[in-house]
Amino acid sequence: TAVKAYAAVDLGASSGRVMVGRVGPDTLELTEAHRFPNRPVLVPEGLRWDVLSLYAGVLDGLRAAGPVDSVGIDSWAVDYGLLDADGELLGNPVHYRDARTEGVAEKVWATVPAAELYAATGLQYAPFNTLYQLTAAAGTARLAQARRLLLIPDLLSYWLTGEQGTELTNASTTQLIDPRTGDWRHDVAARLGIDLELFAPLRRPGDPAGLLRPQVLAETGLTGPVPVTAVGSHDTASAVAAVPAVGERFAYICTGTWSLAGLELTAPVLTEDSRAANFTNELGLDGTVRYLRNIMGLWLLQECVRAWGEPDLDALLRDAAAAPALRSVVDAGDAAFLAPGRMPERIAEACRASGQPVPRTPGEITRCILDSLALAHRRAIADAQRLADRPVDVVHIVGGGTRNALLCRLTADACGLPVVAGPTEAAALGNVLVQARAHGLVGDRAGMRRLLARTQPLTRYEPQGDAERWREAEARLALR
Ligand code: ADP
Ligand code: LRH
Repeated sequence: TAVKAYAAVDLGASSGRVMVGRVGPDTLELTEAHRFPNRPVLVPEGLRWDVLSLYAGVLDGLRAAGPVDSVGIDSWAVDYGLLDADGELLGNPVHYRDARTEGVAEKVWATVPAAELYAATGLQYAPFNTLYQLTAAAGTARLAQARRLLLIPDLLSYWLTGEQGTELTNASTTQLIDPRTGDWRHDVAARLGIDLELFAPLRRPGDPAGLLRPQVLAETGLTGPVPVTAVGSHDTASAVAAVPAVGERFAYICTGTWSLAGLELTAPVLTEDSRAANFTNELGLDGTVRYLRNIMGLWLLQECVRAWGEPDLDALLRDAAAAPALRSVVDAGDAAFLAPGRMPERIAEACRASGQPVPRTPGEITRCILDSLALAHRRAIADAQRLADRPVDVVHIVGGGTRNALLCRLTADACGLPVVAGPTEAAALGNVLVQARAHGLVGDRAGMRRLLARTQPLTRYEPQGDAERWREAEARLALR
């Protein structure tokens, strides 16, 4: 069989890329066609995504990619663009770190109590869930004018093809979907005054999503027809699809701007214990559930690096490796770290407030961040196994954080489990594989994972050191 080429557009919160995956029965090769920064912009109204520059990056990427058999798009979750009656974008999409959702959850819970919301949607509380964003937007001129809401990957797909849809894995992050049925919760939306008619019809990973418009073909130099295929358009859904696990007893951590740590399940866990532990039930491929916790992730480091004027990352990580271990830790699950700005100071303040030594140098602060992330990984993996009653033997780390060997090693030590790190571009690979599967090139999810395990470079870290030290650090935080 001939090898086919698929373009994966993968937009993370810190960068976007267009990757080309070449897939055959025993082949899976990924190359980067184009990478571009994703820089949110603070305007007087708040924090916004520069979605036009992202779209320009997508077009540049498709031009650089050359001939492909199909295109798939994934991005970060929850955010959306609004279209007017003419189908034109109304303003710049609001960033999920924007302050507009502060205090909104309490208002929502006065109408639909938090426990009821969890039982209905399975989604953890996060201030930026689309449901809270739409509640915050109620009464604005822009929402009043809107006739359609498209999640970010669906918006870009619309611009590429002229066709509208709402891809299910990402729709599950709106907090308006029932994870048992994979369908809208009309009752929840109605009680909160959210108009579900704004959403385009649902589509699933693997569904056809239109053809590149003639204008796009002209812009990119591609020869049509070029189909767009729906993938797991939530980047985390695509990344989990590309976890190269060979057995069933695995946990995963998708590390990038966020760390998403948990399990792949066949049914949601909707217990009160699960809600209290702030675990989410997002939808994955083939009706699977991504049972996971959001951890602040490398955002903490990105924001420090920005504050320090972008020093060399390798040198910083060497200093962190040499700094004293587990001297001070912060709660990397704390939403207090969500907003941008003053990150080194905020981390120092959290250490001081919990009576720990205050890290001073960039190396010490970086060590504090990585120790804290490893500790949060440990807690999430332990909690997930307990709450879902599903023990694991191995932790897979995928995403940009796999390039941080110190983080991978600390995570293995903290979890007391072997860590298998890789692939780095997991979301793009999951995106490519779902396109290939839709075109009959690869088998089921297990088959996709076996192909990944055979073809992708992976690094194994065995747990070392004294587990007691991690227990002690955990106790220090006196986590609620
Ligand atoms: P996202 O998709 O959320 O934008 P990525 O998966 O691209 O994030 O991961 C980005 C993160 O990966 C960076 O914040 C950085 O901490 C880490 N990273 C990238 N390159 C390296 C590197 N060479 N060494 C160590 N860490 C790296
Ligand atoms: C990671 C991610 C994560 C969401 C967050 C908004 O990129 O999609 O899964 O919770 O962004």
